[in-house]
Amino acid sequence: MILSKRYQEFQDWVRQFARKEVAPRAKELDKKEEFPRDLVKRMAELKMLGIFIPEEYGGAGLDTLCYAIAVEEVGRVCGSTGIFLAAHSSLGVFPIYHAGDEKQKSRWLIPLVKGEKIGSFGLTEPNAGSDAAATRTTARLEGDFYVINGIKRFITSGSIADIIVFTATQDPSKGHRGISAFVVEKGTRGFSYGRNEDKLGLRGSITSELIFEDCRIPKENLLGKEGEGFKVFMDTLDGGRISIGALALGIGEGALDAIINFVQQAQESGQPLKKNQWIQSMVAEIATELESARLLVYQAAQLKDVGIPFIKESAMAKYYASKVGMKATSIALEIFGADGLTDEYPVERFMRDEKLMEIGEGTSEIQKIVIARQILGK
Ligand code: COS
Repeated sequence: MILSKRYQEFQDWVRQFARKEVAPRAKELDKKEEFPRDLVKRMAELKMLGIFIPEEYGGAGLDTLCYAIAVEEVGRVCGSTGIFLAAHSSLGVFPIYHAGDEKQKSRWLIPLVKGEKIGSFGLTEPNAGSDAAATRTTARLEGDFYVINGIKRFITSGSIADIIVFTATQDPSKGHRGISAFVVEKGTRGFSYGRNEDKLGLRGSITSELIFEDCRIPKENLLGKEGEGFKVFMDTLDGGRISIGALALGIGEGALDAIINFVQQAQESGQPLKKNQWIQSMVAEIATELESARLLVYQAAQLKDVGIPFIKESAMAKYYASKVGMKATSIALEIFGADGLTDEYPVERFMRDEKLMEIGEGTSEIQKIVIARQILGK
């Protein structure tokens, strides 16, 4: 896709940052399951933690397309750093920008955008994953406080987050209309972190349990209105899926970059591997499908930027980019052969990281439900 000069310049800039500063850390972050605090600080300095947030709140004042390009380029070299950027921005920052009042924005949004605080999003529970309306975490109003009880699972950046937006129900019999959105801050009594997951991929990103035991949060921590939390979270996920699509695309492109490098140099029967017709066919297929995924991701971003509904398009972007990204990483492993299974090359990491793109922020099956409902009605 041809980007206008403004976006091309942004893409060049963020690509330079990713290649120079993120790529050299990627293998080590994965190996040591190390969260990249130094890179978070650096991204904050570069105003990358609030790319689409207006300057008045400390953001870069750019748009969703720039944000998608940034996640794509970071993901192209390091999935773990990419998922931090996506989760912090789309899931930590966005719901406060979208549903918070001015007081809440100055209290939470500005420090998140400046990188002084880390944000996170608590929706999933042990028994409420794809069926997000099945939330069992409860909120009971007692005077000026909500008393929260429940457990959240698989929360990106959970145990390192300072500000967490989460859902709880005030009346399970009301289904999604009983759910409200709240904010809890690190250190609140009754709020603690459970275990960090030992994951297949994105191992430099933290995924944790959040535990609420008679946790009292002030009434002012309600985000939006009572009973409207499900909608806040669905709107958040609609945008989040653009960034996961971008990340899935970036990881797939990372695999294609590795293939191109490898087949230029590797030899087969005295010939460069790139002369092999099967290799050529695979490279052509992957490159075409990744380009199509890029069109879907950028289209969803542009629709969001101009205020046109994009629910279907963001679900399509995530569904398709993670599917072709997974194909690209699998073919990369086939082309590399036994070399690809070792940590000498990044392709096994890309494949492990990409698998999570088909699951997080709504599985591929959920994306198909979202797309079908937009086309056929519920
Ligand atoms: N965007 C905005 N609003 C949405 C929406 C979307 N994508 N999907 C549903 N809504 C709204 C509906 O418009 C409806 O609002 P009203 O009550 O005003 O009519 C409300 O939410 C309930 O919609 P619905 O009845 O369709 O919800 P369901 O319980 O059937 O669930 C799915 C819908 C399955 C799509 C939802 O539960 C979902 O997205 N699940 C996946 C959750 C997920 O991605 N988890 C990943 C972990 S979080 S990182």
